[in-house]
Amino acid sequence: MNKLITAIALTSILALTQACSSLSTISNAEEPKPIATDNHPNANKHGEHPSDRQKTSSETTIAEAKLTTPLNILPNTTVPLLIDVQDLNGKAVEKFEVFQEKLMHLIVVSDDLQFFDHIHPSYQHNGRFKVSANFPQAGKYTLFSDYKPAQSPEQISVLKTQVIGEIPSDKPINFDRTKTFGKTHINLSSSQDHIKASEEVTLTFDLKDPDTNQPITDLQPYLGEKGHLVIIKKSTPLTASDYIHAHALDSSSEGKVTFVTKFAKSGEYKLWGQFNRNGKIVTADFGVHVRD
Ligand SMILES: [Cu+2]
Repeated sequence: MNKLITAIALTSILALTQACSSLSTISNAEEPKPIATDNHPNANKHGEHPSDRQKTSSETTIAEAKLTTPLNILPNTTVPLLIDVQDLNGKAVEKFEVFQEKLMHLIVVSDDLQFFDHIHPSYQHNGRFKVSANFPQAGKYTLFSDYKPAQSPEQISVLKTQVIGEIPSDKPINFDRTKTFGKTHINLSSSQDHIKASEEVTLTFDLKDPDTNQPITDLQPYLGEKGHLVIIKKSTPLTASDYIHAHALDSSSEGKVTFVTKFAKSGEYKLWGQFNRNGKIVTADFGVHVRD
């Protein structure tokens, strides 16, 4: 086992109130969450249920996370990551609530937004989570750690790490709206031709079988929803305000998954839709421009 050192502490945290927060606790971690509660179009970091606003009187940062990694992370090597969640006095946060079927969601991206991973650290004790991760190339990475301390609003802690070696040149974002991911052909459409900053937009992923060009029929819930969508704005450095986790609407026809979200600022964004085809997760990445 590699010697562990504390690499970099978190940089910033954004407290969120979300419509998706179930009130399950650790003791009933496996209890499925009703899908219906997650279908509010404003259920992303820029919006919230009025009812949630009442439950959590203010958006508060009440915790922060620290990342511990091996001293040197090599490309394409599986390494253990430890994430310690503490309150603002440095005391371990002990209890967490399940939301979207997990105690912690960890989104790992390379800072050029070419690499994406969505993993679920397991809770050890004393505020400590553990997970194995693999970083494909040298360079900088940002980890968005999403969790909900008991009786508290959802928190996003941004963690940073670096992989040693020769850093490949920055690849531009691909803005194609139609792509094939293995056996899934996906077209991304938006309610506006030109997506504008701070306006609500509907994004629809249309999933088809590339052989027959027919809508796929084997879509199943993934983490309790019809699909998940992570959106990150290309920024240097990446911060919590660049991260959006949108929730799928329940109502859409066969093979279609729809999200409603809002992009706060203009810029280049990367989107990763995740869908469950009969137990196999399809991760579909797209790039979009957002204008003022
Ligand atoms: Cu997750």
